[in-house]
Amino acid sequence: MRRATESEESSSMLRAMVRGGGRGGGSSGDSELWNGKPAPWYKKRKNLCILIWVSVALLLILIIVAATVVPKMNKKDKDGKDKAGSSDSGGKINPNSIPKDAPSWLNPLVWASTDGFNLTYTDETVGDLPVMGLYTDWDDSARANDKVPALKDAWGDYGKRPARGVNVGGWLSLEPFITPSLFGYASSLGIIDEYTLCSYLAARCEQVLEKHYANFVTENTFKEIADAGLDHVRIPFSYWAVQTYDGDPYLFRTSWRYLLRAIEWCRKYGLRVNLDVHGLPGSQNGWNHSGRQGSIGWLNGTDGNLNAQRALDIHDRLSKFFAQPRYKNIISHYGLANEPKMTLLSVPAVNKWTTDAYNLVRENGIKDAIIVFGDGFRGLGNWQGQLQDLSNAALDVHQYVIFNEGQILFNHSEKVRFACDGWTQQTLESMDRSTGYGPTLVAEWSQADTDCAQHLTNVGWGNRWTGTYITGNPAGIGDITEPMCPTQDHRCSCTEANADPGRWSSSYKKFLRMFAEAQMHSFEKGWGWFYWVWDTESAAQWSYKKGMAAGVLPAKAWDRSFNCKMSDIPNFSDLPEYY
Ligand SMILES: *[C@@H]1O[C@H](CO)[C@@H](O)[C@H](O)[C@H]1NC(C)=O
Ligand SMILES: *[C@@H]1O[C@H](CO)[C@@H](O)[C@H](O)[C@H]1NC(C)=O
Ligand SMILES: *[C@@H]1O[C@H](CO)[C@@H](O)[C@H](O)[C@H]1NC(C)=O
Ligand SMILES: *[C@@H]1O[C@H](CO)[C@@H](O)[C@H](O)[C@H]1NC(C)=O
Ligand SMILES: CC(=O)N[C@H]1CO[C@H](CO)[C@@H](O)[C@@H]1O
Repeated sequence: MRRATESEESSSMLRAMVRGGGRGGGSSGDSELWNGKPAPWYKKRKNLCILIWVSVALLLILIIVAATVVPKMNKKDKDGKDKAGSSDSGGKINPNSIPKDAPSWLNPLVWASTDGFNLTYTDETVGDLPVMGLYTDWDDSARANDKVPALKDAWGDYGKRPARGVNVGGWLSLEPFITPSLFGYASSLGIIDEYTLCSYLAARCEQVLEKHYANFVTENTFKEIADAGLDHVRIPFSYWAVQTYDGDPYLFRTSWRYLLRAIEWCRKYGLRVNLDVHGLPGSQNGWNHSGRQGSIGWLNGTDGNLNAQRALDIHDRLSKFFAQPRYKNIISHYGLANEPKMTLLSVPAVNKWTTDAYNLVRENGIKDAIIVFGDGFRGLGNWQGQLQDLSNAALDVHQYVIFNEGQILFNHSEKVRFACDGWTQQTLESMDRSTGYGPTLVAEWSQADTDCAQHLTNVGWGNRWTGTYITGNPAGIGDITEPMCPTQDHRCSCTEANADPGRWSSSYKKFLRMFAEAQMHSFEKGWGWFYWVWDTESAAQWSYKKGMAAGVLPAKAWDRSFNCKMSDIPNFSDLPEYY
């Protein structure tokens, strides 16, 4: 029986050498071996003959184990499946190389995922942001597909070759409808956004969020995005990747490392990156996806100017970091602020902030990226003549039919017609400096025809579609209690829309595909598009990946048959259908 124990221990030692001491990276014995303490069984040996015999046996076992275990380890590394401490650097983390007081974001021994990270400790920063986890060399030779240039070659004119991209939303900036599993609490706890979630979880927030960061998006995500014929990825993240302030419950800095790794994986698959700051200090829109639902504290209220300055400080550091040569070819778009709610904020104040942020970012060395700013829901025509001094900048508009009470009522044929007519016209007018801002891109859109997805409107709010939209306002202001689907009657139901895509009827799937292709057609009249989002836990109408699997999105983003020829639009049924 002794033999069995020896082989267990020797294989555990081998595991320790191969995988290092990452969290969950094997038995608790690993660290003892790494600390160089002699293993107890060895000490007890007194008889030299037995020792020699054991050594020979051990050697044989090691050879066998090495031949079987090592290839498996490598395979796990490549698949990106082993979250438990494998790494490209061979997995050796010497605990003695990590300073005792290293914070968790610099200490690979406690990272939930080490896949794809350089695990050699460094406290070096650029722009006051850590480089820890990055490899020194990079390679920009990949291209997403044969229709677009490699990263190292210039993309050229986005007006001639529009971006076809997708958002990895709900990842580094949480959104309840994308990951309802993170928001499964009693409603009395009031957990509706990242702020209330991390306030509630307190010290556990780190563990819960890092697990999500490590698993919701992996290397395979970017491989699949490139395989889908997409060429750009917009990565939403929030200010706490860079900095937190007194009283913030947000998880500081952990998302930073995942952002950097995502950019490296984009590089590997030839995908260009649109950096999107989704949550700014104070909140720029008061929506849950800014981190905190409620009032706007950026350029508004007592701390409005303080938060505006903090947001500039965030950009000061981000732009110094991303001005490094390794990002020159891959950061194609640099976003300043997602969806500032300019219908409530002062337009001159936001435009001045945008100009200040633009100048800062350019002065810090972001030379080539397009600087992106949000349309603020003002209506595209209102941008005519504004912010014309900013060179190589683009206006970002987000197009959805389901958040608009007029458009959600359109029947399916009308939704396709509007996506063709309405949005082609809006895009063309916006692209023309005599009628709109000029360069325009659509960095969010979806093919959802209902607002039925769980938590889409807010945790606990119901939806417009079935007339169950109750905002909690004491006077009922903003509530919608009559069904807002095309038939506006008892037939307004979410059962079909929320069904498994495998159950959608062929005519409903035909509508969804035509609606998506109509939007791609319209948005390619501008500087391109980014679908919202790549994947969701369950909301199938919002997932490019699930949509492709169901055949409601093209297998390659360019492989489309509908080009907005009006006579090709059939009389679709009014409502989602399923078998
Ligand atoms: C890993 O990071 C260390 C510290 O920054 C650096 O010295 C080393 O060159 C990196 N290794 C590789 C293979 O890039
Ligand atoms: C602006 O700030 C004030 C003071 O904090 C707040 O009461 C108000 O709701 C904010 N406005 C918006 C639109 O959030
Ligand atoms: C759609 O229905 C209208 C009448 O409601 C009819 O005039 C038209 O020909 C139909 N179009 C198609 C493509 O079936
Ligand atoms: C959709 O709406 C249009 C415009 O109101 C109408 O002409 C058409 O008949 C409707 N389609 C169906 C299937 O009801
Ligand atoms: C109240 C609120 O902030 N609701 C927003 C939460 O986020 C979803 C999208 O994830 C929006 O649709 C809601 O308007």
